[in-house]
Amino acid sequence: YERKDGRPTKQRLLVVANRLPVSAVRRGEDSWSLEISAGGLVSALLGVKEFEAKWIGWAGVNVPDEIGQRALTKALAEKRCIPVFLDEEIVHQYYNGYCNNILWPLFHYLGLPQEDRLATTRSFQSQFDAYKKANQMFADVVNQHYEEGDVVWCHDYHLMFLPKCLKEYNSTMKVGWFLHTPFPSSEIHRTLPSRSELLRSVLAADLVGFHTYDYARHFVSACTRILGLEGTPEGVEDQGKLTRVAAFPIGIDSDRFIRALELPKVQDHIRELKERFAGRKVMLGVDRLDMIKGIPQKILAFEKFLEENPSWHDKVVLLQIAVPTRTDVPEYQKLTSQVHEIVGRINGRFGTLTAVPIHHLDRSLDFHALCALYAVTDVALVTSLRDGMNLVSYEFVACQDSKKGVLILSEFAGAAQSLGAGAILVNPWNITEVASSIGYALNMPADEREKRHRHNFMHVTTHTAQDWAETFVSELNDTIVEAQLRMRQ
Ligand code: ADQ
Repeated sequence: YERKDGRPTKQRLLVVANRLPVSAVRRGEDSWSLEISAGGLVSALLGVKEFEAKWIGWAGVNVPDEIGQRALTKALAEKRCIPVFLDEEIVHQYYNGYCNNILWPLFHYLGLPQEDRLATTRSFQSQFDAYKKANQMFADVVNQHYEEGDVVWCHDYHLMFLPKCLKEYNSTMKVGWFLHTPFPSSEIHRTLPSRSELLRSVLAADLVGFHTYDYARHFVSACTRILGLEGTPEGVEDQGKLTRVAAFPIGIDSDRFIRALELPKVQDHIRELKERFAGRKVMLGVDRLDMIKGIPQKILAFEKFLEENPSWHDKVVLLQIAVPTRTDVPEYQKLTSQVHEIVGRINGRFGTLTAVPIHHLDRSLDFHALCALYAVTDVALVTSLRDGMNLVSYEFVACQDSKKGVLILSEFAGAAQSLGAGAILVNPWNITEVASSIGYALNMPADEREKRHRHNFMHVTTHTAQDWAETFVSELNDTIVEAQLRMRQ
């Protein structure tokens, strides 16, 4: 059976991302236990029946010996995963260094590392070399597993060098690249020493995707201003070769959340939470503990709200769930202490012998507990300083169909473009504005909550992760057909 356009029903899709969607734990010399992590991308691709997806990426563990590597490769094959083995030094330079210390902050408008510029410049070059080397290692593995007709979908800022490496292997390979973070203004991007090389590598792809139209526009501007290329409504043109650039806003598997709310286990959690916080409105923050998420700013805004509204002191609680990430990086350690210090101060200031205004947890919650928390929340606070999209805001909306709670959302999250009409949009840097939005949200009449929720719920349930993946891949196929037609003309 073939589709109308002549393609087979199941197209092979090689999804290449820095991390495989598994956690691998070594149990013996040649045995591993694996657990699939049901992140957004995994459920997006599982939901798409048209592709047969395979994953290529780093398993997140150092496996120096051949026996271990062989055993892990075999175990991963059962999960449709193919490992790229990176040694500790490469991980340090490429992942901790170039990806997390340089590209991540820069793409979120936090700039390049400031301290000791000379040292940074020196280590910058070795980190960039390691970045290119790591990308080449990913390309080698893709090339070994590639079959004619496969679509190769590269993900995120870790793999900006990959499209170029892949096309050097095989210029007819169908290559797409998608960025999960913002792409910053070209004025920010141009400070990056390797700005041109990275842009040119990405342009080797056939299709380049971003969450929002603004990010796509910033990318095209960077290509025109830095590389002197021509920007067109379709993308970027370089000597007759067009790289298509477009926005593909991601979504979530909303049904998975909605269905989970019916489970007895989740219902039990909901009951417990309602009892625990009876008589108080619940405000919720769920974030990875990262500077881009604006957690200190959020907590300070909550403090200001309490300061200005004594009548709410024993009637509201903020639950902040912050899963630690990149714990070996000093900036992240500093952020953790800073958040603990602020939370302690506010609880000391406004707490009583029986209740505190902020419950802060430094950990991840399992899926069912998270759904229950979303469901009992009156006001969700998403105050990212910058965020590619922000899926927490989507997940909250999906779980709110009975409560119709309010979403306070940063205007600097990609989600502001899609949920802006239903949410209260705020500038997270303006603590006074966020504090007054908290008051507005807590006092919002039911009919306004209903109207706002309806808008967002409609969006979240009709723009799913599956639609996102399907649209990207079919656009990639179309782009290639169009390019072939252009060549023939
Ligand atoms: P993240 O920065 O990780 O993703 P986000 O989109 O909010 O941000 O996704 C986080 C995911 O982790 C959500 O599914 C959430 O449920 C889960 N999570 C976060 N904290 C948790 C906790 N304490 N316990 C349990 N689960 C938790 C990057 C970009 C985003 C972009 C996504 C997808 O930074 O902007 O939306 O990729 O493209």
